[in-house]
Amino acid sequence: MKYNINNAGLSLTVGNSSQFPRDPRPQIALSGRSNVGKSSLINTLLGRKSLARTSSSPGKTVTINYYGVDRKFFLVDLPGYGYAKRSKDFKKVWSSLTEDYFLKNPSADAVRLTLQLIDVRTGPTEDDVLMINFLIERKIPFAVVATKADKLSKTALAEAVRGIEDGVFGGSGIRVIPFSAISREGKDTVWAQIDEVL
Ligand SMILES: Nc1nc2c(ncn2[C@@H]2O[C@H](COP(=O)(O)OP(=O)(O)O)[C@@H](O)[C@H]2O)c(=O)[nH]1
Ligand SMILES: [Mg+2]
Repeated sequence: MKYNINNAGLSLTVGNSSQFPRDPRPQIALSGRSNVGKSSLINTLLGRKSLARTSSSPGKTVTINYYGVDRKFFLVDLPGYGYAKRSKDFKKVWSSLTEDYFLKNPSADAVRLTLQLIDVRTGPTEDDVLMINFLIERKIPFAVVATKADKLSKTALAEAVRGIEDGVFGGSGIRVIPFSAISREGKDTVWAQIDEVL
């Protein structure tokens, strides 16, 4: 698919499960805990400074934001998780809006890929593991992006990425893409993953 990333913007904000659009255009969802770098990833992919809002006060987003790219597909910023009280109960940890996005969305078939973000310095949190298990159980295609790669040295980064690949996904062959919104490392690889499903 050919598209112009300079023609991108916030198309729609959904705060309630009844508002999911019926729209056949592909969606790429971004999942991860608050502050992991979802908004920064969107800005980096689209080459914009502040298209998606980044904030240092985490846990505020309780909406799903659809960023349209060239009227051809959407990057979908899901609510951040991980600041609610720790719980094994999916609904208490995640916004039910996130669950509904995957399970009760009239356009669920259009969700081609979920980019699951993990902070490379901390590795997956318990909540990240719950989210990943949800994606696996529901057979939702996903790719793992390890954010804030600029915060580690080259050696430490390689070690951390391998640690996530082996520790969480041991034997499954799932690859982790190191990414930095500052150096833009990983940008092309993430776009390649997206292009593969468009
Ligand atoms: N050093 C560094 N900081 C980042 C990176 N990505 C995001 N941040 C910072 O982390 C904070 C949270 O980022 P944001 O994109 O708002 O996270 P979100 O809550 O997942 O949308 C902000 O202060 C960003 O500037 C990165 O790749 N490297
Ligand atoms: Mg954000």
